[in-house]
Amino acid sequence: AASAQAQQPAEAAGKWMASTCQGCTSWCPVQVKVVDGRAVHLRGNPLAKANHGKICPRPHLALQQVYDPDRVRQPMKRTNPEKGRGKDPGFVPISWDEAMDMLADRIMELRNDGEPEKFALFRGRYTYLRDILYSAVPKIIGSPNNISHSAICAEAEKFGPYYVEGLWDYRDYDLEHTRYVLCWGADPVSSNRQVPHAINFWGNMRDNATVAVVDPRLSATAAKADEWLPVIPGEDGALAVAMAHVILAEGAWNKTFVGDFVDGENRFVPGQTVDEPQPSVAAEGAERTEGIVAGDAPTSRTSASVFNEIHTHGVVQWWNLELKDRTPEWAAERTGIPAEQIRRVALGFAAAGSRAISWLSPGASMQARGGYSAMATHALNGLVGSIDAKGGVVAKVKDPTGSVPDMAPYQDELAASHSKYDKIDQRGTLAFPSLNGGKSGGGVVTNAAADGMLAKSPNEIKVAIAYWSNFGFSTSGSYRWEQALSELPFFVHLTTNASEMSMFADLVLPAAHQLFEKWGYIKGKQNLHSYVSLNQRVIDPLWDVKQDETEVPFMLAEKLAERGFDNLYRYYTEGFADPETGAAPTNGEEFTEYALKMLTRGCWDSTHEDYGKYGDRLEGWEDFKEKGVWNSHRYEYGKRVDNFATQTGKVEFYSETLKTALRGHAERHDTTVDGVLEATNYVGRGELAFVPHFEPALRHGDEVEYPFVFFEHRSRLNREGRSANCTWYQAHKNVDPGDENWSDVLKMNPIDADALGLDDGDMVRITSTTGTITAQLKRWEGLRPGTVAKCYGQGHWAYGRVAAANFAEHVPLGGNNNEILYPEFERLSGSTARHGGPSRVKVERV
Ligand code: MGD
Ligand code: MGD
Ligand code: MO
Repeated sequence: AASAQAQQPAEAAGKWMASTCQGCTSWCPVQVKVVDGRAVHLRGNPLAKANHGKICPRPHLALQQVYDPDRVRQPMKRTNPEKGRGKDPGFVPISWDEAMDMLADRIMELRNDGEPEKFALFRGRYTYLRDILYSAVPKIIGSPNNISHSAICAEAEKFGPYYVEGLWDYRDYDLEHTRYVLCWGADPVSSNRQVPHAINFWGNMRDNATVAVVDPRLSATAAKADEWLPVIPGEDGALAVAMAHVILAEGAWNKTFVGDFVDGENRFVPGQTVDEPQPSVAAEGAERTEGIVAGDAPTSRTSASVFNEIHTHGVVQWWNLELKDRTPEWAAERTGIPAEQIRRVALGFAAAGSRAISWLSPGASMQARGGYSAMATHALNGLVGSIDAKGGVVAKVKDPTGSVPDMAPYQDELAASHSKYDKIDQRGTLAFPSLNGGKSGGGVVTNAAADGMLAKSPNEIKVAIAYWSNFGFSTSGSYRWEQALSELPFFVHLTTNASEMSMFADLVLPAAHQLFEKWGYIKGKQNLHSYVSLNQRVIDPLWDVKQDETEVPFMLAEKLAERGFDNLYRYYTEGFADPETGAAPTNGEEFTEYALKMLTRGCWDSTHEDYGKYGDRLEGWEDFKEKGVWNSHRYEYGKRVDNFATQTGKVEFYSETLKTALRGHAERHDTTVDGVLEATNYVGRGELAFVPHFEPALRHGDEVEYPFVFFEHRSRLNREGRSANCTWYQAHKNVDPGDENWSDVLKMNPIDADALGLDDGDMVRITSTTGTITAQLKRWEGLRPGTVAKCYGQGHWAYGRVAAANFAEHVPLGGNNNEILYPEFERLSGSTARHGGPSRVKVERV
């Protein structure tokens, strides 16, 4: 009743207008209540089948972002040529026209000197209009260097499902029908990628399903779970293979999905290998094994011990190579989880049959050796047959959006050749296979770009633009970005706030806020529905802001054309047109609208070939804007079975797909797969490379000098790294278990705190091999002795007056975890390993 009352003033007047919240990667369709041109309230878009009208707390915080008095209000130019943390940039306001002239001059200089590869574009969060800026600008100028934030986000997570079921993507989960949810570092009621849907369904799930949470921290989800498994950070792989061991040894796997021994006798006996009458693919060195078809044993196999594998590939090899010795007792020692709990959870999970979810998050994969943990945790879904099944783990549904026109015709010779140079992020080098999609160097290595810039390898970067990103804050070992940005001759930051990266900029350009002031569209999935949701300009923009992905590049194109290089301008004006009138854009706003209409046409234009094919039939562009969301049909289970995008088409426990990828990378560098494993810090050798296997946690810092394993988590209120200047964030920080309002706490088990004589509220210095930060101590039982944890999000020394303790003097509020996190990588995917406890720390009273 109280909340209904609170809503009344907003209900009384104004209009609900649709947009999209990009505070996290749930990317929820929302509605904004606009009263007299002011955004005053938010709710879920009731037409959206994914979040079905629900939201989490974070869209509300966006109000404080858009009306933040510390926003950048007009373009700013640096006057102090000296760059560095703590150095006053001496920003002075200039016009957009002057700013774009400066940028265009710098780009022309690179082109005239024949070195356009020295330009870089850094991207953080984005809408799907991104390619207009992120791809077209570097490609048409002639640079290979468009570097996204994906590898500081969650690429190691995608690595698991890709090398098990051929899916380089996040999964969707059938929460409505599931009977068991096993979360690996996932905290779905407060984070991950379907937060409002999970919050809304979790109550029912508590009735219908068992929830087990593997997390070194008592997360919000763990606090409500049936089982909490407080794993020692970085030891998830050991736990996952032990669960797989139990499921096989106890005969609990899904026989209709995986198959069985011909005579039905279980030969998965702990400590013993199973005879492999089937030809060992590895021994033959075969590239493909499509000859092995569902339930179709080769004729030479008459032995009763033959395992007739159905929809999976290599279960016997997995057992023989890895699982046979991975008993719960073995895992208990490594993981800190009692053997009987491992057994109970594994068997409970398997008993749910295909209605079971093994939910992998960055927590259990963005670890130095997390590639194989990602595979192991996801492979559990294969053992119980829950991949592509009712109550299990599913994928997105196709949508009718398009892509930007081909840029090649607009690349001159210089651009065509130089845009193929090696990238600054080291992808594809021996130590950074970054095997996105099976290809050596197929994915980004975001955090290595700083090292590349510092080493000027493979080339120097002289001019860079970063938009909607803050790598000076958001990357492990963030001091390397501070150095790299200090040495960068010309840097442009396109941002709402003067954040850490802005402090190194020559130009700070004010960006429209994604939820209220900007046009765009996003694609997402929750609740078995995929969707296309519009970002709309629902209020008049505050200040002199421009839209990062469309208006700014259009202005740049005009400026380059004035200087005799009109390729980008021609690409934008010839390649993009209003699909309804055919009109070419004459300014940035028209360009924005036409591009958006073009790319989303299949959602709303009945003449489009894909109209209505995959879901909603919206009645024209105005209807789409009004409704704000296009919903797909509901996911249909079982269509991908035997047609997975792996080499065998099966769920691969023995990953032929990874084998090919690793061999490809090894050949490129004249080495062996073992050579690749060595260069990427993995300890497994031989055929272990091709199966999900245990790898010990990797940590930096001597155990005696740095006695605690440091790990971290995100906040329910984090809008990625962008919440800290909101007072509502600070005032409600204690929604995260163990945290305190208006503070940044280091959580420590009372046993350890007693040993160190530390009390609640003591200021402590946390030191790793890479840096020192300070925080307030919080005694808390929600983590095991020997570990300490802190939420990510505080520690801003820039951004604004709420985020920083002293914005003018660059004094941080609390500490940024990234200053003490060693810049470690999960190299097979190119990811930054923020999890798994990569840094040991010491804790001292200040
Ligand atoms: P943010 O830190 O959210 O993004 O890291 P980044 O991609 O760097 O910063 C975005 C910046 O864009 C803001 O600082 C501000 O300068 C600007 N900005 C804010 N709002 C807008 C807007 O509406 N438009 C535009 N144009 N600019 C805006 C995110 C990355 O961080 C991700 S995805 C993950 S998953 C990681 N999370 C994480 C963590 O959990 N722990 C640690 N230690 N590090 C992490 N880093 C990663
Ligand atoms: P993380 O926050 O990186 O990923 O998806 P999440 O699933 O939220 O995972 C951290 C969890 O892993 C924490 O609960 C932490 O305690 C645990 N953890 C730490 N170390 C270990 C370990 O060694 N083993 C295990 N098992 N767990 C460990 C990330 C996703 O979330 C992304 S990429 C983005 S960009 C979105 N950001 C975002 C946000 O900023 N705020 C909120 N509220 N939700 C978000 N959702 C999205
Ligand atoms: Mo992310």
